[in-house]
Amino acid sequence: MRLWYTPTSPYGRKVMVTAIEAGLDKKIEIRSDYTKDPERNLWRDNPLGKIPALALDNGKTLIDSPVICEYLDSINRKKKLFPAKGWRRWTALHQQAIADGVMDAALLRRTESLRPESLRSQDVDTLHKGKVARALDLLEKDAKELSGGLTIGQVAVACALGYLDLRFAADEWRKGRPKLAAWYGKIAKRPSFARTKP
Ligand SMILES: N[C@@H](CCC(=O)N[C@@H](CS)C(=O)NCC(=O)O)C(=O)O
Repeated sequence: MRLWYTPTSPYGRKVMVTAIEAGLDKKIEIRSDYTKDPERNLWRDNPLGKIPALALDNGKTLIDSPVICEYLDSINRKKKLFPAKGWRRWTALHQQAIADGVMDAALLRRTESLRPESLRSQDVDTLHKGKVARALDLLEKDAKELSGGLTIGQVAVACALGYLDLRFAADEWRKGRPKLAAWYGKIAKRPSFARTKP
């Protein structure tokens, strides 16, 4: 399998953490490419030009980190990150959706910050900063639901928090969120997270 990947992408990190946890990382060949040029090889695998994308040995390519992670989980017979059924499954998927939304909002802020100063919008930044803050407040309130065996929800939340540390450390997301901060301190020590730290 060939994975289009970049270590600073929180979505890519989700996939790598999943692959490591599933014991599949050795079967994955890592590639990176420029996401802004449709002539590049990445775009032949993913018409949307986004990272991550997983090109399979059967010639098909899977895109979007939730899809890729669930595929890797499905071919792993041992430890499952996607609970098969029951409320634990919906909790994990909901946590993943919240975490992916945090990544989306943070990435939009990052993209905005890289535009020429005269084109940057303070309104866009404020709107997405607020989304991140409200999502983290919800995760703090429901921090108990992050306990138990590792799920894709926990993987996604930890990758989103890691991205905030990487790009928005000055916002100090831990302030006022002691349960989330303590939980993250522990999960970040897992080898799969330590190995993929951006
Ligand atoms: N929903 C996608 C988001 C992927 C995404 O936006 N990746 C970023 C890198 S962090 C990217 O490739 N951006 C380039 C672009 O959108 O053109 C996922 O979960 O995989």
